[in-house]
Amino acid sequence: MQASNTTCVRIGFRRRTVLRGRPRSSRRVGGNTPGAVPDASVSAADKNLTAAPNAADIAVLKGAKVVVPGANPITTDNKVVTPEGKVTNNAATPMSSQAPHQTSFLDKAALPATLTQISVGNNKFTPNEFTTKAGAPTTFSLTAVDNFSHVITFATSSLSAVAILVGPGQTKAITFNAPTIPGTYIFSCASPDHAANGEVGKMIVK
Ligand SMILES: [Cu+2]
Repeated sequence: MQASNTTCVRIGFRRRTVLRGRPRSSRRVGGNTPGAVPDASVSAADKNLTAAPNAADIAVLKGAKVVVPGANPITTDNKVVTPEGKVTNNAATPMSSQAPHQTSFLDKAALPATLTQISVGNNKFTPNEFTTKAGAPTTFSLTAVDNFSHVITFATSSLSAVAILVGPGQTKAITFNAPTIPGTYIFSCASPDHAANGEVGKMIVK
C-alpha cells in the first residue's frame, strides 16, 4: 500500500472509532453510511454538533500521517492530534476524546521495522526500555506473548492516557506526544501481580 492511501484509510478508521460512542442520531453525519441522508432526518442540533469539527478537520489534518493503522494522526507540524484535529492530552482519561488512543488489533508481522515493538509476558517486557525525544510524536506497539492479558501503563499521572491492553497473542499500538520534560518515565503492567513479578520498564525521554 502507498503511504498516501493508508493515511486516508487510517484517519477514517479513527473517526469511526470515536463516533461509536455518540448518540445514533449524530453518527450518520460523518459520512460513514453509504448513500445520502435526507436533510429532514438531521436535526438542527446534529448539524451544530458536527459542522465546526468537520471544518477544523480539513485544515489541521491535511497532510497528517499515521504510523500504524488506527493510531492517532501526526500533523505536518509534528503534533499527535485527535481525529478532530486537537492536540492529544496524555493526562486525559484513557480512551476519552482528548486522549491518544490505543489501536485495534494489529498484525505484528506488518508493523514497520523501525517501530518500537514491545513484547510482554512471562514476567517481563522485551525490550524493557526505549528512548524518545522530548515532545516528539512517539509510537510503540505491545504484544502479549503468553496466555495472560496485560496492560501497559505509566507511573506518572501526566501519562495516564498512554495505555494499551492486550490479550494473549494480541498486538496493539499507541501514538502520543512524548513528555516535554526529559527524564525517565517508568511503565509497568497493571494486571494483578505482573509488575511485582518483573513487568516493569522505562521510557527515556531525551
Ligand atoms: Cu502483564
